[in-house]
Amino acid sequence: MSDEAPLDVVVIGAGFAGIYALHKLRSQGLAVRAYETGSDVGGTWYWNRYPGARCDVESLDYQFGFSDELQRGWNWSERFATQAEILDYLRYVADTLDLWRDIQFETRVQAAIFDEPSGRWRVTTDTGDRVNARFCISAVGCLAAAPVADFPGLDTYRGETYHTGRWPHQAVDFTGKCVGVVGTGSSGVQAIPLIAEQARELVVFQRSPNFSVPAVNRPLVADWVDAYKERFAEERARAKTTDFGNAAWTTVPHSALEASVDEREAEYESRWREGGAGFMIAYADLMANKQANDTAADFIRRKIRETVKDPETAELLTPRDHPIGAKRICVDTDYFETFNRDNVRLVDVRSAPIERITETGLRTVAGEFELDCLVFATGFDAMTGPLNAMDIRGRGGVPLKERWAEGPGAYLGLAVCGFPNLFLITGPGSPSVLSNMVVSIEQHVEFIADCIAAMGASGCATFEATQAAQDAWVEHVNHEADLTLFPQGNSWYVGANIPGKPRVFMPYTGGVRAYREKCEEVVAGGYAGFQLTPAPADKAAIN
Ligand code: N01
Repeated sequence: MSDEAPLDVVVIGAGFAGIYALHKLRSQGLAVRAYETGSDVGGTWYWNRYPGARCDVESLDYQFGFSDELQRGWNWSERFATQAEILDYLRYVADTLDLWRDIQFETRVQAAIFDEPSGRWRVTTDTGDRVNARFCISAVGCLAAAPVADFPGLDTYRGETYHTGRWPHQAVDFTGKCVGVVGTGSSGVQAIPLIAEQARELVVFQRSPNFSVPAVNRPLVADWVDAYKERFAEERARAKTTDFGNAAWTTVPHSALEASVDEREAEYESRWREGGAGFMIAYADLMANKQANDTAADFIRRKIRETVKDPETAELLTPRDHPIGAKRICVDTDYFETFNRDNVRLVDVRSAPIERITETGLRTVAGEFELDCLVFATGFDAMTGPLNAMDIRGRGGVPLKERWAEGPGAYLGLAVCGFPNLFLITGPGSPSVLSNMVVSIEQHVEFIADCIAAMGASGCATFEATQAAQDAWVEHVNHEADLTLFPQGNSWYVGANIPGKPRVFMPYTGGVRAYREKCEEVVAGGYAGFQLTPAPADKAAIN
């Protein structure tokens, strides 16, 4: 075990959030080290390398905006980037900004414990590192904990198993195999069409059908990209003033119910043909008014019926248990079409649940399936999972997990009362997963960097959310969520996919613009809602 010199900042994670935090804080003259479990940068894009994995935010929007040099020096090849291309982009960023030397890979942070006498964080890792730092920044991402559901008999299965969120680095070849996929969220919907092309037979085990819109992915035209680069700053500035942080998305600025049936049909049809999740913001009230929402949901239900030839399969694939968008809408390439293939079969495990995994496959209440491979596209313990996987303790040795036993509370989704100088990038209570993550990550990193600079200038030792400000923010987050249809879906947004997880709507639905304005107001008010404690005259570093 090595005891090392004190750091200013420990950053946990080296995805988009971690690498920008490292760059930004290092350029403020701070000693920063990032720890990363994987062997490369990328975060969620490092782990999720299943067939078909690609982003559902347009590439030109899904890149860093803080450096003109970076955006000019990179050429995206497709409208929606593949996982591999995003990883290449992040490596390019790490090269350009010379980040590698301050990232320690294949190192999992196990514990971060606040030492009250010194006011520093003691961080320990699974490789035996023991460091202390004044600030601890979680850049662990929202979708990093990928547990496989505890199916009885899983350990007896003799075939190969995969989780989409922990896909192997070497290519997986399903040729000639009978493959089972459990789960039909965004990951399943992307993977299923490609697995179907390879496998001899594919059995899709569906508990809940999901709404999905076509991606209409396409190669980007060089002239168009060049023109975009020229106006990139403008596009990014505009993205920051929108609800979702996407420059490419537009909304008809009134209720869907104010449009005539023909107008609505034309609007939805044009968005369906254009492709992408921008479908969900066609009208201003699709996530606020159930009747308006039904018009969009009915449009997609009809598309499913028109696409899927077998009426029984089409009906099974048709979502009826949640408003469209209350579970994140999927963006696909030939998902519904895949169920017209002779080698693909849909099995409803809502009406006949999975009983157990057997030595040779999977058994539901209705029957047994022999499978060579099982793919779990069963999702994540979202937002709180990656944080709760570490032993994080604040004042009085109180574990974060314990503080969050009834649900996560964080002021602005950034800081937790009782955990001084700990920052969460895109934590629960911030727009995070309801926005273009890159735009939200940049805003959080810049808020944190400004805050640390301001503390340095004013001689403050600790920075901590007050309980009153945190409670008021959590109440506001809940209030905003209740004005929408989001809480009506049994989604990972509310932790419904993890047995025993408290049902709390975690992301902030108020939008990127409103959230940014609130943060600016907090700063203008001298970091209103935060308690800043002066540095003691003699502050010894611990080792
Ligand atoms: O996970 P999910 P995901 N038995 O939780 C089913 C982002 N993402 O990995 O709905 C049977 O959405 C579960 O069924 P149900 C994106 O934000 C982005 O697909 O709980 N089934 C559901 O069908 C996304 O929303 C991109 O009834 C079980 C599925 O597994 C988020 O990641 C691509 C089960 C899980 O769906 C998560 O997506 C991929 C069980 N015991 C992911 N447990 C893009 O950018 C779970 N299920 C495009």
